[in-house]
This record gives sequence, C-alpha cells and structure tokens, in this order.
Amino acid sequence: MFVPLTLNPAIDRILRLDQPLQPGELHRVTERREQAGGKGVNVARALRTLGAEVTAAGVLAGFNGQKFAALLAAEGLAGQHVFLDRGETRECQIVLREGHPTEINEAGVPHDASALERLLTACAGHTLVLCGSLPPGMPLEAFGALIHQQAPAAADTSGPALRTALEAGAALVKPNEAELRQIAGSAELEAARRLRERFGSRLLVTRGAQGAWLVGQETWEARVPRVDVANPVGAGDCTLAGFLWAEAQGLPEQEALAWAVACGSASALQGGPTALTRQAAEELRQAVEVSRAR
Ligand code: TA6
Repeated sequence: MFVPLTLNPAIDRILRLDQPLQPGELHRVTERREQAGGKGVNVARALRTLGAEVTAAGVLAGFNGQKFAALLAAEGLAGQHVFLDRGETRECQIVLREGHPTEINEAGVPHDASALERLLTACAGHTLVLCGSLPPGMPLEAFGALIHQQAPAAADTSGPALRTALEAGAALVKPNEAELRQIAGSAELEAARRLRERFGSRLLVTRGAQGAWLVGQETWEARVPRVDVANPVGAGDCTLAGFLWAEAQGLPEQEALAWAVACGSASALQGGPTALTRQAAEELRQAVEVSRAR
C-alpha cells in the first residue's frame, strides 16, 4: 500500500473570481470549494484513481484538523492521522481565474518529532512518499534523518528541504523548474544532471506544458500535447503519483514517465486532482512522446 505523508497538511480553499486578481480591487467570488489539501493528499487522490491501494497520512490539529479528516472521509479516501493537542491545521487559499492560480499558503502548525514517530509507526511496512513543505520549526536534520531511516519511495518538497532530501539520499525527488532553479541555480537539464551526479537521487523534473524530464542512469524527456488548462494546482502531485503507480506495475522508467505526464496533464485539463479520471489519463498517455534527452 502507498502512504503519501503530507508533512504540513492544509484545508485548501479554492475561490473562483469574477475578474482577474488585482491588488487593491474588490473581487466577487463566483465559486468556493473546500477540500483536504497538501501535496500528499493529491498524490493519494491520483494513486486511488489509478487503482492503487492508498492511505493519506498526516499530523492534524484543532477544528481544521477535524474538518480535514471529515473532508477526506467524504471523498472516500482512507486516512491515517495523529492529532496534536494544540494548534490548528493551516489553510491555503487558492484563487483561480481562467486557469491561473494564485496560492496563499499559511505556514502551518509546529509539531515535534513524537507525533511524526507515532504516525510512522502506524504506517510501517508500506510504501512511504514524503510530500510538501515542512511544518514550521522542523529542523532540516530531522527531515534528513527521516529520509535516511524510512527510505521513502520519493520526496516531493522544495527549497532547503529539497536539498536536504538530496543530501540524505532520497531515491527520487520531484522538483518543478522553479524548485530546480532554487537549489541548482538553473532550470536547465544540465543542472538536474549535476544534482544526479553529485547526490545519486533520480530526479523527476516537472515542466508544466513542456512535459517532464526523468534524470537517472539515463535521461528521458516526455512531451505531451497542449491541453486547455482548467486548473493546474496539484498537477505536479498527479505526475508523481502516475510515475510511482506505473513503476509499481513493473513498467520501465520511461513508460512510467509517460504515465506521469499523462496524469499531470489530465489533472490540469479536468480541473485538478479531485476531477482526474483514469480514462483521461489513459487517453493522454497515448499522445505522450518519450525519448532519450541529449
Ligand atoms: O500542489 C498543490 C498543493 O498541494 C495545494 O493543495 C496546497 O495545499 C499546497 O500544494 C501545499 O504545498 P506546500 O508546499 O505549502 O506544502
């Protein structure tokens, strides 16, 4: 079973506006939706859609934590949670206008190692995937030790935590181009190759409409036809899920890469991870081209 662990879960509040977001202006909300959020939850959604057995894990707190668990259950997604006795699970506001998201993410609730340890004990023996930003105050050394001890299938995070994941020997990391630039100074393929040479991790680099690179022993490039993007939020999470699922089916990594970009594009096309269907991913999979990157 896959266990995507969202280190810093959130209630995602998705707001559609009547006009483009402009600082200082009044905006009317035309549609409002709340859902359990954070990258691991999206990974769990996409894995379930593909037919995998999955439980979304996270450390929750307060009323928002209760709400998170209820929202997850309402979607029929299995959850494994530890509740803190203080604080509030954070909220992320996602403002959508014509497919362009503006995200305003709160920092989250701090917690010490003991909550995480309890959670990991409950999830032992399953395929762990570490997802999203770290909770405030979590030392990078503790995150590095987590990777070292738990050997997750992948770590999808950003900034200093992404660098720590590489230093700790994560099997697979999934930066987008901005995250690659943050830690490598460039979003070029050569920068990803240098990280691979230095740290040994495989890198799944998501490139939006350009597709993705997989940088491992070999380097693969996947291209997907352009789609009309309804909501790109969470597309990278679905890309990771598609890759992990396909490799778990025994497919070679270049085919897993094709499934990965098909899932990411299908999610963006269909309106996000909650709307993703396996049929759409399968259809796009036929249109994905994978080749060795030079
Ligand atoms: O990838 C989109 C998303 O999963 C949103 O659901 C939102 O909750 C956010 O990412 C959290 O990301 P962060 O990097 O703040 O942990």
